[in-house]
Amino acid sequence: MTFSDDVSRSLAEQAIELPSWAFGNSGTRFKVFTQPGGPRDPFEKISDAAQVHQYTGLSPSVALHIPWDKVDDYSALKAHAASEGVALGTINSNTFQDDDYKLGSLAHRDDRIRRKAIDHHLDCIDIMDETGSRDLKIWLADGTNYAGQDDMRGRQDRIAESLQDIYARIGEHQRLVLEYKIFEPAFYHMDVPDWGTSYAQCAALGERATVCLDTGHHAPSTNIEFIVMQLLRLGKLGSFDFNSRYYADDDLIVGSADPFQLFRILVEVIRGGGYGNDGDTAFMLDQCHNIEDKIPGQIRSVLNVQEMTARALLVDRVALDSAQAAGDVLAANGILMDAFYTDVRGDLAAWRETRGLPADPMAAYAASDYPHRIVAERVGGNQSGWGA
Ligand code: PSV
Ligand code: MN
Repeated sequence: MTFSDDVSRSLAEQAIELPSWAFGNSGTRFKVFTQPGGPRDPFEKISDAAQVHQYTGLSPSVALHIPWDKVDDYSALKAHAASEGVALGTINSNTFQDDDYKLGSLAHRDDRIRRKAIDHHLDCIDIMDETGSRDLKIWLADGTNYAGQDDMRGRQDRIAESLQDIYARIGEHQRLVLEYKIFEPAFYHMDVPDWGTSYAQCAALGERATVCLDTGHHAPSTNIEFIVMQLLRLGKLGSFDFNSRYYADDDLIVGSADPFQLFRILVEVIRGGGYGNDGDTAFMLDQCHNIEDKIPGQIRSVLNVQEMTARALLVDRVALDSAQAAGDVLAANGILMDAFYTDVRGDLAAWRETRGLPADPMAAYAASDYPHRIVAERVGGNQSGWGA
């Protein structure tokens, strides 16, 4: 099998944004393991992220998280990113690590706290203006733990009002992207628990408000590709946070737990026009590498997305359409499975070489001196992690 020109061209349009926090220390509530050579500030996180792009050609931008990636001079950070061959991407807000937000942020009953949360988002937009970022991604930890704890309707109304204040500051070429999550840290109810709620809030705001779908934020056995189809149909699939899960928000390497699910999602993205230069759906990773090396973990992740994208691009749409139209259940399913079972690894290696990239990015990075250099050079200071 060799890729057609169309498939080769489409593959060249793939861009996957990396999360700065994937390079810092992370862990569970039980233990955070540190790694030698870990980055100590946003500049070093970006240098690490640039390695992933250098070896794969797949990840030209890095998402920042405020306040974890707060710096005095964002134009210096932007220039540093450019000198490393990447750009600064989505700005993620954070209203979940401040005592004031114990009972909520944008949904809070106390106007002072709600204002503080809104102002944090306005600060994030100021940063976007400096970094040239397009997207403000909002994930809210707001919710309650006990039935009757608060009035869910009032909270939803306050979120709508708060989002309006934020949206009013979003520039013409910027977007507000609202992420949903079924549970955690709140366990009885989350204020933005599902795509429907995020969609309803975004639809009320306007065109530049869209939904972020994090693949780890659903109940087990949810048909995520259906949600992908529906949001694309509605013109509201702003971005993906890709990762894998066995249980809940595991944040494992995308495509590791269930490559077939990733394939099915990508089939719908392509079918719905969300892929490539013409699509408005941003591909991002939202992962933590708690026990594995972080830079190779990110390289593996983007390669997994690329591999399933290649397989999804191989679906014979014409044959599939006619099998579906004929009501030929087994033929239609067989056409999809043929694409899924196609081993594209050799073709991808050849495709990379034609673009001056290493055939095996994992091996090429491992053979480089970068992993040794960061261990030798990054002595002293505090390694980055949650909260830094
Ligand atoms: C929390 O679940 C979370 O993983 C959200 O998915 C955000 O995207 C991310 O943290 C960063 O704030
Ligand atoms: Mn996420």
